[in-house]
Amino acid sequence: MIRAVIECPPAHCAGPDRSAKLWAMLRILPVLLATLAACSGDGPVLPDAGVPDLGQADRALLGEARGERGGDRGTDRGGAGLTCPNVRETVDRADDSELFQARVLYVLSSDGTDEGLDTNNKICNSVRAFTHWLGAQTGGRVLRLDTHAGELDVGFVRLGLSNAELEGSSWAASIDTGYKYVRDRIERELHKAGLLKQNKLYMVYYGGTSIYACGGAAYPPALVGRVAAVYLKGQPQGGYPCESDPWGGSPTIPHYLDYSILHDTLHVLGIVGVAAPHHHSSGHVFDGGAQPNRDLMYQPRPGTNDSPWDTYNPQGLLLDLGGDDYFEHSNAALPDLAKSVFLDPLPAGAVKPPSW
Ligand SMILES: [Ca+2]
Ligand SMILES: [Ca+2]
Ligand SMILES: [Zn+2]
Repeated sequence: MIRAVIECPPAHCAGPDRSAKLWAMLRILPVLLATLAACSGDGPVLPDAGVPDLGQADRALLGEARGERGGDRGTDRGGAGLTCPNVRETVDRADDSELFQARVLYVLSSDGTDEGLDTNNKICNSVRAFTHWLGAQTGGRVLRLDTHAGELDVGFVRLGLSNAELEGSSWAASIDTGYKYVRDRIERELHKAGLLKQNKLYMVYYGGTSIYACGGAAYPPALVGRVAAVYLKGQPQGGYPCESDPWGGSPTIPHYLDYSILHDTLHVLGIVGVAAPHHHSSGHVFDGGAQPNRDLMYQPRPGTNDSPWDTYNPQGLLLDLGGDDYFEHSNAALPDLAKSVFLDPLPAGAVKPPSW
């Protein structure tokens, strides 16, 4: 059976009040809590692992604070060190590496508006920002990206399905029509077009809508696949537009959607494994302590008043609080980003995602 996917405490249901007065008064607006209907009772197909809903903050306050953060906490493998393309490419250009790698795509529906995000540095800055952050968290280890002659290889794809077809038309557990399966339809279309390679996962910036989420992901072994996606024009029911927090503007400071595509990509690696000590809700953590919502893989627990994902924190998010759920932990049976074949440099004894 399908259960409600959005939990919305009455006081939190209204959308953001656009009045300047309220914006000035409130440091952080209330947010709604989303849950993922990721139970096996949902039928033959699982909904995507997804990304937490967007919280709202007073950008005049926090944006300034974040701008001052600046300094690196580790070796910078992203930031301005990654070259951006300025010419559109619909083919996968020759790869700099034959190893497992993450390929970045700008995907539009048949009728989606082309904003040129693949060539105006916006997607590239987003990749630079999460790479910069990841490198700082790991001491210089990042995801191996599809690059061509040192330049980020961003592919452009216009699908044959319309935005409405990709958005879906029902709450059924159906890859064909379900609102929860935007990513699945995108992956299916990319597969049909022969665009998916065996040694790659795909980070899709989709310029279309969703009324369910701001992103989605495969989550092997429960949900096999190789695509993570953010829905740039999405607006979950009762929530905020996914682009409310500007993204892709800084090569070093990730915002909500920049973190989201990385969050969803880790799902593609089978992270967070269900046996992890703080796992809940198909691939997420609530790791107790002072700031559990600063974890990259955080999600509010269903049925609680847990805080929203703290992508607005001036100090940024953190990778696996306590190092016990998905990064450099000691449980060999649990997916570990530190051992992934997608990590650069390649770890000793690197392993593929579950079921790959
Ligand atoms: Ca390539
Ligand atoms: Ca942890
Ligand atoms: Zn998620």
